[in-house]
Formats: sequence, structure tokens, C-alpha cells
Amino acid sequence: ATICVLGLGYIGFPTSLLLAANGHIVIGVDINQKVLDSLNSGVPHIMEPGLNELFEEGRSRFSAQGTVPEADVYLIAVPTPLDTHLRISDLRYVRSAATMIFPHLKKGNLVILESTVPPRASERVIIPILEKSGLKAGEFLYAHCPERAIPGNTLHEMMYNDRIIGGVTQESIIAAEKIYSSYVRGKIYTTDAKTAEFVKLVENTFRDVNIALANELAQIAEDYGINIWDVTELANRHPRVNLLKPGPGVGGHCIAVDPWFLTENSTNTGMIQLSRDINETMPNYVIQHVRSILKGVREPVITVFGVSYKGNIDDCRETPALKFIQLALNEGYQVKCFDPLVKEFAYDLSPMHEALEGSDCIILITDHDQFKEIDPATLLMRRKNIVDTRNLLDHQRWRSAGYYVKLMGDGRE
Ligand code: SAJ
Repeated sequence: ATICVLGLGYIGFPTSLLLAANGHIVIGVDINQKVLDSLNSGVPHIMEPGLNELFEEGRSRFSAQGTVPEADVYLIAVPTPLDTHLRISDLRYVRSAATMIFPHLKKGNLVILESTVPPRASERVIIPILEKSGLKAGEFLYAHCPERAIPGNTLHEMMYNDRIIGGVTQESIIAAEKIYSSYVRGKIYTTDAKTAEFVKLVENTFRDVNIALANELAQIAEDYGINIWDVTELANRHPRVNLLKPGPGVGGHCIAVDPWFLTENSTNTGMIQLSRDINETMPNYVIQHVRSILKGVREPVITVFGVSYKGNIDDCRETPALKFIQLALNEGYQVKCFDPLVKEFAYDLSPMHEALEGSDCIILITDHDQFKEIDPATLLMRRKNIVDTRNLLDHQRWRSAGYYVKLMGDGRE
């Protein structure tokens, strides 16, 4: 089939390549000229394992442009941002994608929504726009197939994860199943659109709430002088317990955002909102540790290790590093940042040794594996302090090199 993919970002671009590599003709559409230029000159604008190779392989069947063409299938993979003040979804991009599609829509065409939306947005917002074509849902086919791929392992998960297809009619489900089965090796489960919307939000909310529990437990353990990392290892020996890891907060475009989509229409949402709050205040908790380490230090300088929202990727969307840095600046600290993977960030990034010059404390925010390779004995700082918010480093090694090491949640003074 000829498939038009709207939105060539973290989801739309890899999905386009998988479709192209599996026999479809794919026309990608994006409003960002920089993205189009980059793709048309053969350079992927995002980094993911296997992506460059797949791009080479599928290039003859993939092209990128700024306008929507005639196609058999339209796949929407545009962002759905959170309005951070209102804490509700902002559907402007999915609306505008649907608006770009409807003039081309013909009987039997299939529209797939992969973007995450609040429950019933397909029914209330997107389908009504598509029906401006003069066709009713059912005459054109429609399915919500939420993406499930984890950044850092996107292509693998796109192929091997099970998928949910929420169709408006049986015919829609069958048509969408046919498209996905061309590259998905996982199982495909089918339901209606609003259930699929809900399921997607539940998955990320489940993770957010569980991380919040880990973060709260870390703080309680700290109060008792107990090491949460030991506790977690032991508790997880129970066959029905699986505690996640505490950390400096929850970032990324999904887990920090989707719980708000789930709760935006309800008033009875205590636990989900509270979990968001717990995760959002973790940078405040980290700064408390730094403050006690730097008590009495004049003109304190700190170095942030890692600014992306999680390890081994360069993605900084909703990263907890941002809040941590702002809090540190408000504390009067001079802040230097080092990240071996990130190229663009809201604050200046420096090479490691520069970022450590005159520094009084390292705060490890992101669990990049590369940080494990650092030999603490070779570092030059004004004071040897490090806060590890992820339990990433070999602390014995750092202590032997003369460092005061604070592992967040270790229950030590
Ligand atoms: N984190 C912790 N402790 C943990 C696990 C994660 O603090 O034990 C933090 C991470 O450091 C990061 C944040 O949570 O800041 C989220 O990271 P993640 O690896 O849990 O998830 P994402 O946001 O990269 O991808 C998630 C995935 N959802 C689930 O696992 C339920 C992925 O499958 C989704 O496709 C993706 O959201 C999405 O696009 O919705």
C-alpha cells in the first residue's frame, strides 16, 4: 500500500522505515523543514540502534515532504504535548494532522492514530474532523494503534512488542492488522478505539506510580538510616514484588506526561496525581543532599553528570536535570554540565575535565554507562564530592580515590 506517515519524529520516522523495508511505499510528511532537508540528503535526524542501516535499506521506498499526498493509508504520529500549566493534553497537532488528511480521504482509506491521546479523543475530536470529508467513519476506516517502543531500543521494540489495535469497525481492525503484521513480530490484540487509548495511558501511568513508590520508599528508608537499594534487592526476591528504582525524577515525553491525559477529565484521581507530584519533587530532594554536602562552602560550583532524561540516550525531553539545575542556580551555585551523548541542551555543556574545573561536587543525574568507565583518581576538582542519584557507580572505587560519596537512598549521613 501507499502509506502517508504524518510526523517524522521518534515514532513516525522509525515506523516509516519499517513499513518501507517491508514492501510499502511510504511518504513521510513533516512541517519541520530542517527534518525534511536532513532526510532528503540521506541523514537521519534521530539516533537509534539500527536506524541508519534501515534508512539505507528502505530509502528507495521512502520520501519526505511538507504536504499530504493521496495515499491508501494515513498514519498519524505527531506529538501530543502536555499543557504544563493546565496539566491537560494539547491536541493541536493531531487536530491539524486530521485537518490535513480529510480533503484527501476516499472510501476505504485507512487512518491510523499512533499518537497518545486522552480517552475518547478519537471519537470526539479526530473522527469528526475526518468526517468533514463527507464520509462517515466506517466508510473510511479508522484505528488507534498506540506506540509502545522505548527510546534507546525503538526499532527492536516496534518489531517485537505486542500491539493493540483499537478499531471503529471490524473492517478497520482487519485493515490495520494487515498493515502492522507486515513488520510486527509480536502478537496483535484488538479492541475498540477508546479502550486502546485508555490502555496506552494505563501502561505509562502504571510505571509512573511504581517509580513514585520507589522514590517515596527511598526517602523513608533514608530517614531510618536504611539502604533502599539493599531493601529493593531483597524485597524483589518475593515472587510477587517488583520494586522499580528510585532516581532524580521521571523524564521523557511519555511517562511524565501521560498520567495527566488519563486524569484530565476526572476529579477522583488522587493516587495518579500524587505519584506525579512525588516524581516531580525528586530534584528538590536531590538538592537537599547537595545542600548538606556544600554547607559552609563559599561560592559553590557543582557539576552535573548527564542531562538526558535517562541513560544511554541523547533525549532531553522533560528531563529532571532541568529542574535540578534551576534549583541549583536558585541556591546560588555555579552549575556546569557534562553529558557525553547530548549535543543540544538548554544550558551550556562542557567537556568533562572543563566541567570539573573548580567544582565542589558532582551530581550524577543520568545513568549513562559511559560514566562507569571514569577513573575517579584522574579527576581534578576543588573538592571531592559526588552524589549518585542512580546507584550507577562503583562507590568503593570512588571512596578509595578520596571522594565523599552520597548514594541517594543509602541511609548514610
Ligand atoms: N525511571 C526511574 N526508575 C525506574 C525506571 C525508570 O526513575 O525504575 C525513570 C527514567 O530514568 C526516566 C523515566 O523514568 O527518567 C522514564 O523512563 P522509562 O525507561 O521508564 O520509559 P520511557 O519514557 O523511555 O518509555 C516509556 C515506556 N513505557 C513503559 O515502559 C510502560 C515505553 O514502552 C513507551 O513506549 C514510552 O514510554 C512511550 O512512548 O509512551
